Amino acid sequence: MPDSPAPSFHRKPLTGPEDLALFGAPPVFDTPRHVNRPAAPDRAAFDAMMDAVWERRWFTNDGPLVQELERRLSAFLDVPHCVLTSNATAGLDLVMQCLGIRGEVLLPSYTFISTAHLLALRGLTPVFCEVGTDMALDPADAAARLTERTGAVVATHVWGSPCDIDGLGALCDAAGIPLLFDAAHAFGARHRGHPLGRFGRAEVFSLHATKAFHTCEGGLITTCDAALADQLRLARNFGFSGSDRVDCTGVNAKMSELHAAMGLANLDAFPATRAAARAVHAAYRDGLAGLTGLRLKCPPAAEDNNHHYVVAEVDARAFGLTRDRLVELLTAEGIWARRYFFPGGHRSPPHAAANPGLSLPRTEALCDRVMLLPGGGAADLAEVAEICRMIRFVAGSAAAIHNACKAG
Ligand code: T4K
Repeated sequence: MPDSPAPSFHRKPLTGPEDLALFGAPPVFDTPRHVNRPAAPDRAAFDAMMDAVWERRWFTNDGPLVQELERRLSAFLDVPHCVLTSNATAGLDLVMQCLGIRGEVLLPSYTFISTAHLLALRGLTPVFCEVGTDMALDPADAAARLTERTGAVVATHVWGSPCDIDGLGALCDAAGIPLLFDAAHAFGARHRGHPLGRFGRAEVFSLHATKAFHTCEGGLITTCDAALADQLRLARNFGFSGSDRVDCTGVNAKMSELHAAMGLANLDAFPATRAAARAVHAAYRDGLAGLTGLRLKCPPAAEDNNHHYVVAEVDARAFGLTRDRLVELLTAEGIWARRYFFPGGHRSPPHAAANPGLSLPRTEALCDRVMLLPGGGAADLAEVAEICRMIRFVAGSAAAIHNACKAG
């Protein structure tokens, strides 16, 4: 089982605003409780792999642990080709290069900013699209923004659930353009009973420390296209096909043996980590049930989700406080809730300038309402219960808190 910290919090009385840390009371947690505390695998297994690395003196450049992790991930995700990279951003960039994508690329505005950045840096034009009710790229909105200049679609499997793979697939097939998936959040999630990894032309997972399965830093490109996989392997290593033969332009996007060892140790623990994350999500669902104005995102098909993210939407009018005020109150208590993906790609300064007047109301509503709570397999159930108690108290005292904030 993944480790979990001994519960350590102050179960303070909650009677009025004066009991809240924002108004000077001691916080519930002395040290921050983060969203997605990383899983930490069995240290002895990791150390044994490190001993072998030291013995071999082979630290990077397609080493045996990287090759073993690629083989094991292919089996785990049931996809023919796995290419590990230094991170997902570099991985998606390699895919763009190897597929020769040009022109405009459709993407959801409601996603991590890395995709818009890499498109812009590559001289491509990010075209920001709306979300559907699942918080993921809406195929109908994407269709409306598709032109003869569109070179690809990059859709995100946001918050550990598959996006509309079939709808987007139909759109891209009809247009004759590649469909790529940003699967950064979605390791271990499934579509129609099959693990994500084999859909579209390629999928790119982030293996950053905060992800459901991680290598501290890292990325994973999965594809059923053997020729693309070969090109990606060249391009992640400066284009070298031999010790002094360069076949194509490339960069350094390689994964080291140390990162691969972390991945191998974490992969063994992944089923337990996912089960623990599911229990954490269920505890939030029970603990926050029936609250007016705060809705927990629950995957429609629980089996298909990795349960890594605890995502809540706050309707300020019904809840009595804004999402930002709730985040502020929780942070003061040591509960570091986060408002991903604020303010949305199309409203982020570097990209807003290129999209003056672009209005994406559904995306903007999400950016103003969504917050993440500390979740994932490394969260502690007793602490989750305490976090829920705090949120319920805040909800029940919203008017008094609102007045106390105005007075202060
Ligand atoms: N696409 C999507 C949809 C993504 O979400 C991401 C990355 C990407 C693409 C790109 O993947 P990579 O190129 O990174 O592989 C973090 C991560 O840096 C980023 O990888 C991730 N998404 C993004 C959603 O979150 P920040 O700026 O929010 O990170 P930070 O440092 O605030 O960490 C998040 C939380 O985790 C905090 O509450 C602190 C806690 N934490 C963090 C680290 C690193 C820990 O408890 N331990 C740790 O070791 O971007």
